[in-house]
Amino acid sequence: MKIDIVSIFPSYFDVVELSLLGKAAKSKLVEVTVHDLRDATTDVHKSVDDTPYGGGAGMVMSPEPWGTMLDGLLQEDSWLIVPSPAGQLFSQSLAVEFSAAPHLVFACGRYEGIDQRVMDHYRTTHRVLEVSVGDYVLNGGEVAVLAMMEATVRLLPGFMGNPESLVEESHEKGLLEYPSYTKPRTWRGLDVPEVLLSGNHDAIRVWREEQSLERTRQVRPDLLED
Ligand code: JQB
Repeated sequence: MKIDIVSIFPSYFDVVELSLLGKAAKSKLVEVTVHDLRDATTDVHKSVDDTPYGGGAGMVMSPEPWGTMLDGLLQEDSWLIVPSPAGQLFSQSLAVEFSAAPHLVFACGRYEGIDQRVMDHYRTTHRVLEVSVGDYVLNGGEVAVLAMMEATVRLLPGFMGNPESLVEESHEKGLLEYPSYTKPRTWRGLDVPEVLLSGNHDAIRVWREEQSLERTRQVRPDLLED
């Protein structure tokens, strides 16, 4: 999979080399290239923003540098992903969809976001998704892209040694994960639940399913609605 990222803060993505993503890059599962939007500007000040039509606080990212940069990056089979607090919610199922795409282009906005015509224009020729990573406000798309990339790349076939560990985890089954324990058996007066020491794998599976269900009821009842 090829991933291109466009940002006015390309150094945000220096961590990609250190993270799990770096391992994927080294094993040639994914190739990530980061681009500085200011390289697509034409004026001496390398300006990327302007005042909003209609008035209001803050600045809006101008369409011209985005058009120049994205015209150079987008291929026929590319998906354009634009982080936005007004986007559809990112989810495990969207990560699964992303992991099947041949080429992802992430466009990181700043200020009050990108001129809407950029998304509207590329929607006529490409799959364009405006995506939010949660109901809170960030200052830009960079942190959202790091989260979406990590969720996506770890799903690529051959990413981890053990593919079984991917199917059993949180959200894939629509429930929260059960609690995990390791040695020592007693820590600060707290014991590991007896059933996990029993060696009875049916009993362990049933207990874990109950714990997942109860945790979901307590913390995320919305996940149980369907
Ligand atoms: C600028 C972003 C997020 C991208 C995701 C999430 O766009 C704005 N509108 C109002 C206030 C602040 C901004 C700042 N901003 C580009 C940009 C915020 C993404 C973002 C996001 N994905 N919260 N905020 N879940």
